[in-house]
This record gives sequence, structure tokens and C-alpha cells, in this order.
Amino acid sequence: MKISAVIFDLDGVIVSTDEYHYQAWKQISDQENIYFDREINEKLRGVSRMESLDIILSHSDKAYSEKEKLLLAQRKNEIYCELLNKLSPNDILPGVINLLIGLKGRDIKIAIGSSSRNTPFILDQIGLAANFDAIADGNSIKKSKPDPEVFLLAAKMLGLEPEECAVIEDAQAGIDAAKAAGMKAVGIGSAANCLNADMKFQDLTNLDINQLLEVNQIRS
Ligand code: B16
Ligand code: MG
Repeated sequence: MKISAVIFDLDGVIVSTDEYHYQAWKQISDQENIYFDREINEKLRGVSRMESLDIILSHSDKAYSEKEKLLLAQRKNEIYCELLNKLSPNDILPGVINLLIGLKGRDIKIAIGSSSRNTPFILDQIGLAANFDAIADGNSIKKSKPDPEVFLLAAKMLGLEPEECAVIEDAQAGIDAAKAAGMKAVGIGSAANCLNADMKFQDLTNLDINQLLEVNQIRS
């Protein structure tokens, strides 16, 4: 089967929101007196909000109730959304627009597959809300990456088989989810170090569109 769709992760592929996630989680962990740094923040890439909180709380001795955890996650999201107000089309990462145009020109479907529940807001802020054929995100799934649910949902929304889809991801959890879905997996940024990605690039400006659409999955 040929590649008929490309599913884009959002945070870290279309737009870089990791600094805002970091700032919001840092405020919460400082308030709770929990150690948190950029290295720990890297482990939150592609991981859901509540699972991210669990990773942060694993650095504390205190046992948090479910209610306390929900309040912390809600507070973090309020801080994060306040920071997202600053996002604009200028924050779209290099290479994204050219790739979207190139794919449209070849009649390839484009979709979003993101763990973020803020996907509609982020797409709105960067002016790309109307550009995708399908949007699967944290609001429509039960299991977060590395589970394949979000990518399988995107393929279903497009009416395509998983083997017809390629995924572009910046997180190990996302590459694992794409492979578990039976899709071609392209790692960029920090995911360029992923062992199981089929193709790897530092960013989207060096991605070769013909290579992306090749069916043979090159294991490197
Ligand atoms: P939210 P992606 C992920 O987005 C982020 O990489 C991850 O850091 C975040 O915890 C997750 O979304 C949930 O985000 O709190 O906005 O629902 O990379 O899958 O597009
Ligand atoms: Mg990501």
C-alpha cells in the first residue's frame, strides 16, 4: 500500500510549546516544593497531562489524593493556557508550511495526532485550525501515547488503513505509538535519537518529501 496520509504530532512538530509546559509545571512544582528541571520536563514529551503530573509527583515523598492531583493539573493548565495566549503563526516551526503545501499538492491527506487536550486552542492561535483533514487529540482518546489509539483514530477518521499512514513525532512515546499502530514513524528533534524510528531528521527543513512517501520502512 502507498502512503496516502501524514499524521503530525502537534507539540514539538508543528509548534514548540515545551517551554510553556516547562514554565507551568515549574510553577506548580515550586509551589509544592518538588524538584523539577528541564531534564525531567523532557520526559513529559507526548505524555498526557495526568501522567506528566505523576512523573513530577514521583519526585515527592508526599502522597497526593486524586482530588489534590486534579486540582494541581487544573492549575497547571490555567497557567499553561495563559502562556499559550502568546502563540501566533510566527511560532510555527521551520519547514512545516512547506511540507503541508507539498503534501496537499500531491493529494496526500494531513492529520493531527496529539495527546494535548489544548489542540483546538493551539491550532487556532497559530492559524492552522482549518488546514487538516482530521484532528485526533487528547479530548477524543482514552489511552495516551505510547498507546497507538490517537494515531489509529486519525487513520479511521481519514478512512485509511494504518499502513497507508506515516507519523511525524518528536517524542519516543509517539514513535512507539506509531510503530504499535503499524505506521511509518519519522522522528524529528529529540526523537531523531529514537532507535525504532524509520526515518530521522533534525527538523522538518531537511525532510525529503519523496522519501517520506516511500512505502519501504527503513529501519535505522
Ligand atoms: P495538555 P503532543 C503533548 O502533546 C505534549 O507533548 C505533552 O508534553 C503534554 O503533556 C500533552 O500533550 C498533554 O497536553 O496538557 O495540553 O492536554 O506532543 O502529543 O502534541
Ligand atoms: Mg510532541
